[in-house]
Amino acid sequence: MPATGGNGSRGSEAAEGFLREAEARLLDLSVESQRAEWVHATYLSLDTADLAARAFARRVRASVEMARNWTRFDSADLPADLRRKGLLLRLSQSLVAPSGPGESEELAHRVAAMEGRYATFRVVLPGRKEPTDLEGLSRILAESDDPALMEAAWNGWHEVGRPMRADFLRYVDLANRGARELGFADTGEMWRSRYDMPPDQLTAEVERLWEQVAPLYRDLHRWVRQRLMERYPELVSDGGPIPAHLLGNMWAQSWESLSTGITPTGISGGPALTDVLRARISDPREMVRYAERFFTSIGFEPLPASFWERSMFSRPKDREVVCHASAWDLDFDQDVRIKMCIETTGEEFQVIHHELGHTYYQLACRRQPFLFRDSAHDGFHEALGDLIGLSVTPAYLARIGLAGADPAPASPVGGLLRIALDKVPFLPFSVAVDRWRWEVFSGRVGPDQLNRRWWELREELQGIAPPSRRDPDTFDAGAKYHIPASVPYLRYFLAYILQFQMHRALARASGWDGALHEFTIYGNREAGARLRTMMEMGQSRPWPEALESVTGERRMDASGLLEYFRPLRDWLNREQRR
Ligand code: X8Z
Ligand code: ZN
Repeated sequence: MPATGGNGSRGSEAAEGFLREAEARLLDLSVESQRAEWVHATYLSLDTADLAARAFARRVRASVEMARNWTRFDSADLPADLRRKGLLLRLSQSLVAPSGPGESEELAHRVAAMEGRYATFRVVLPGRKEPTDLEGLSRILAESDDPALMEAAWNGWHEVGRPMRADFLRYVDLANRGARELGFADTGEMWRSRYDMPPDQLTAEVERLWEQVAPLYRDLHRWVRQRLMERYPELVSDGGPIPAHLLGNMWAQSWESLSTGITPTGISGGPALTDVLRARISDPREMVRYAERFFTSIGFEPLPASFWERSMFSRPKDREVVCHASAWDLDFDQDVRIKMCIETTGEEFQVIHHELGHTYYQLACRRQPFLFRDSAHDGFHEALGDLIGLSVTPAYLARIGLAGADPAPASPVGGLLRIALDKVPFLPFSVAVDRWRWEVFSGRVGPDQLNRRWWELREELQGIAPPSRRDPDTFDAGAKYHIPASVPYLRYFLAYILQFQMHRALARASGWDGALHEFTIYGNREAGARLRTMMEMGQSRPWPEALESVTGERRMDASGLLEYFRPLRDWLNREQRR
């Protein structure tokens, strides 16, 4: 430990002791609440919700109390790592409740009520008897070409939000009062304070990164709108927003499923992965095994046996669960699991890689002290698996026997278009979600403007509109998982920038001089070692150091993303001029 002055040294011994105790207590309470939350999410019931809420309340109360007590070290002269831990102690919970009696339990119950409604909601479509769940409705949006059916699926699902509105408003109030007790202006500011820079600077960074990629999005949006105008002349108009139910995804956050229908013949990217998987895969675990083998090929260990025994890979037939994919760290050691309702599609194959990215991150940083056992910032945790997903190239799939021999298409455009349809529309979507939530938490958007503002932002940023006018009492934000579940969303926007930045850096470091979208790190142990170094750092250092260890750069930068899609952008511009 670095030498400190007389008082400083006594102060730092006390601070060290305080943190040792705080970390042990937090670990213990986190394990308890993770286990309760796991049982709840994989077996929804009144009782499991209550047990999870109590465990949440215990953890949050303890962590707020310790963060408050830490303030006595605020002016002590402390070594950097202790100071950082103190800072992280105050930021360790993404949701905090005020200290009034029963308020933590109430906050947990409100979130559980919203999440439970989201997880169990079904839609009875016109002319059908059986109700359809979110996976079924999503399949309709992705595969149907009947706009009336798509509109029914879209409208039906968006009814999920209506009764959440009151819970949501109460949740905003409780969470804000909790954040204020910790000295933040509101929950949005607390979320924006987790990036090793002042919250306002983070807002400016997001703006800068979005401006960097917005021109690419506008080009893609314009081209897709033209294709949809040809297909649905009465529904899509030139210059206006695109109706949200025509983009192949419930939230219009990925337009990948449009790609088979709108890719011009002659530039097609080869057989769709979904078809290959459906022909080959009989058990969803096999898809997870492929992803695990990718990680072991770059030097990571096979997953522990308990991962295979305890994970949930499919929707159980006998009970309600939270199907939204997630990766869990139950004991902050070896008991890692994922929870997914895997469907046999190429899109889900990517989600599996995404989840294993979390799992390997959790395993890699588990030797750090508890308060550092996380990624550099939350965008890194979200980026890792997607970064591996960028390496799931046609050549790689051919190599592992999930595609014919590398077909080497005459033009790179078809393959790139499919990836762009998946990744690029996500950028404005993810900006819209948390810009909306920040405005709600700050009070800039009042209770009677919730839905109007949601659609204003989605039109302004994504250039989309609901299929028909929305009634002001609906709560359409509630139709997106992360709103009822209270998961911050900016992390995904940052992850989408970072994954391309890191992909380009790994390509350059390997001496790759081909197109970026053809580069794969499969079997590349040097690339794996670089990533592992970053992951093992956890959150012990400010994130620019983690970024630097992989890319040599200390700022987030979207030029990797732009370079990756350059051939497509040139093609889109040529098409536009034709
Ligand atoms: O929620 C997720 C992951 C779990 S962290 C499946 N994602 C976001 C979403 O589905 O909206 C991954 C990308 C964006
Ligand atoms: Zn994730």
